[in-house]
Amino acid sequence: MKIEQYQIDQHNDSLLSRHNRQLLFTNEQLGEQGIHAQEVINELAAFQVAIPSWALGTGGTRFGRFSGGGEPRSLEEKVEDVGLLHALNRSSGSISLHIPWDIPEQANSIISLASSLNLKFDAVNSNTFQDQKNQEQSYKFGSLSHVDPKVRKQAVEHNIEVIKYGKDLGSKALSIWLSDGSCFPGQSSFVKSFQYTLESLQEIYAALPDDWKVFVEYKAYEPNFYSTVIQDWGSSLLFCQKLGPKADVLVDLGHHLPNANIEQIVATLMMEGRLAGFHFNDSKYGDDDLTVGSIRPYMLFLIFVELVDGMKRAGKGSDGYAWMIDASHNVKDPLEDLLQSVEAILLAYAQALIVDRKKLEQARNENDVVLAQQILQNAFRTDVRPLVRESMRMNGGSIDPIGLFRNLNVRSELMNERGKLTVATGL
Ligand code: AOS
Ligand code: ZN
Ligand code: ZN
Ligand code: ZN
Repeated sequence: MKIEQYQIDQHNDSLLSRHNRQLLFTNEQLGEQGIHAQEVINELAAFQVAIPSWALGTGGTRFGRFSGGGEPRSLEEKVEDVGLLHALNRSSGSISLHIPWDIPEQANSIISLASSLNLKFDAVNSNTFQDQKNQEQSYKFGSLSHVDPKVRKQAVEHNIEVIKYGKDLGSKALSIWLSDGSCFPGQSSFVKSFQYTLESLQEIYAALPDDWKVFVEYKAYEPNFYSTVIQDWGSSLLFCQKLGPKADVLVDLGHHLPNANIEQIVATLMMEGRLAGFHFNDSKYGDDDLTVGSIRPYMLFLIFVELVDGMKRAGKGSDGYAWMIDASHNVKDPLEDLLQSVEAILLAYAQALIVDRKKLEQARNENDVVLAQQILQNAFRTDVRPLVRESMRMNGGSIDPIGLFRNLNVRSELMNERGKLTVATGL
């Protein structure tokens, strides 16, 4: 299944006059505030969000999994699915692989498939949270933090192998998420766990190519429920600072304790130049991995307000960070879900770009709390959808990705090709 340019253009043509009217209105509205809409559109058009290979199939819970059908059965089909997304929105130009779920048998052929779809390979992810068939040592009681040096060695070697796969594909980063921790008080020593993890990470760090980074992801709990070795951004930052300049902190939105002020965490990490990027998702309770922007869009906006600020301070564009979606669940078509997530990210980014920074600064200096809040909410309450649509159209994508996905019956085409009962490899 491939989406042709003429199909996108035809669909856009049918929506164009309405889109143009709405865009004109938004342009005028922003113009009155001294904002050039086209500049915002250009920033949006440059923003690319990586798609993880494990989000392309229907996720399950520990209570079961309901297959949606037409799911990718191989790495090739996963790349093809991301190709479909990118054809529609032109904002999902890379795929993030997970080893060993996605072992590239032949790097060359997978690279040429990806480049024919204008895709790159984002960070590669290691997996020491499951035991694989024929694996000598078990990760039941940890991996990089394990009390047994043989287990740590195996986990370090796995990560170094993942780097090798990534090198062949042109990736530039290794993402590490550890499930290491303890389920009960007394089970392990916090200090020893930290120190073993640091030693293991140092070995992995030493194997990084010069132009690579390692992203250190934290998570407060799950699957360990008493303690996690890299439990929060502070621990993650500490590891990164000890490792060196190639290590940065990866923020997954679902990995915080309730009510954490994530935007402040982001601001602090950016101030220190240690933000690697994001795993975007949304949640109501924990690491729910729901569609981005589905539960707390205002929080997402406030995070982007800090991101935009931090990027300006650092003199970096959005391509200086690793943006990825990390979501997967039970009830939606995974491709439609990802289109919704990318759109939500771009909407929050657009809203953050139109915040009147000068006025905000002034309001802050005058302690005008009411005005400061109003400035942010004025941006949040502006309908920026025409800008996001225009950025996709400008790049050759669809004004209405989900509408076109449905018009073209993409899912039933995929079911015809791949079957109705498919199980994608992954979580
Ligand atoms: C787990 O909770 C983390 O979010 C990971 O980033 C990711 O979901 C996992 O590594 C899947 O590969
Ligand atoms: Zn994550
Ligand atoms: Zn997670
Ligand atoms: Zn998550």
